[in-house]
This record gives sequence, C-alpha cells and structure tokens, in this order.
Amino acid sequence: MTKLTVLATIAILTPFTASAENTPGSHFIENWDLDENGTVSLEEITERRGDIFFMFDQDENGSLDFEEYVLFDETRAADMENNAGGGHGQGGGRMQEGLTFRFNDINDDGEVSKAEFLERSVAWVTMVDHDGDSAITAADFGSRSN
Ligand SMILES: [Ca+2]
Ligand SMILES: [Ca+2]
Ligand SMILES: [Ca+2]
Repeated sequence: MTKLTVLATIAILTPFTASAENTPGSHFIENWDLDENGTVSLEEITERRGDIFFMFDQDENGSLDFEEYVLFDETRAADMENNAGGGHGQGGGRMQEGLTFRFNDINDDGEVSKAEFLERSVAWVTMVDHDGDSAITAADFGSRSN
C-alpha cells in the first residue's frame, strides 16, 4: 500500500522530467494546475501540498516527524536521480527547496506540522514567482530565452 502511494506521489513531485519536450516547468504546471487554466495559483499550491502532506504523514497525526520526512526526502531524491540524465530546469533547485524539512519547519521544533507546511506555500510561491504575479506560470521557470 505504502509503495503504491509513494509511486503515485512521484508524479506530483516531479516538476522537471528529462523528457519534457516543451518548456521547462510545463510538467510541473501540468501536475499542479488543478483547474488547468495554465497558471498555478497559491490556492492550487496549497491544496496540492495538503495532498502531499497527507500522503507522507504515515501515522496521520497531523505532523511530519523526522522519520516520515526521510521517506519524503528519499522519494524526491530517487525521483531526481531518475531524471538526472536530462537537463535540469533552472527552477528545479528552488522548487525542491520548497519541499525540504528545513524550509518547512518554521518553529524549528523538529517536526513539520500541517499548518507549517501549508503556511510555507506562500513563501514557496514568492520564491519561485519571478514576474511577481503571485502565481506560477511557465514564465517563472527561466525557460527558453524570453
Ligand atoms: Ca490554475
Ligand atoms: Ca506524522
Ligand atoms: Ca515545526
């Protein structure tokens, strides 16, 4: 069961695949743009992060402890490794950072609560949103040459 859940999660956590034939970030947008309007809004990010949180909160206590985060980290790492052959999207590092333990444990108590994880959606969008429209679009991935 857990394995299946993790596999299903990989698609969500793969903002940049080597096979992305179009613009960098298009795969991310495909996965996170819930209403398919071409823009990933803060609401969509928050909702999706809620899904991810739920998947990795194995004991469902509303908090990701260190052990649970290890699985989350490993999943992302394996995922990046699988895609290492291709060119990385330029926004890849920033996108990954938004999912790390350090980034999300706001009060530094060694656990990432759901409130912390969701609250960091704002900071994540801000970090990735280059053109300042408060949403994430292909333009924010430093794709092609403008
Ligand atoms: Ca949207
Ligand atoms: Ca937990
Ligand atoms: Ca915390």
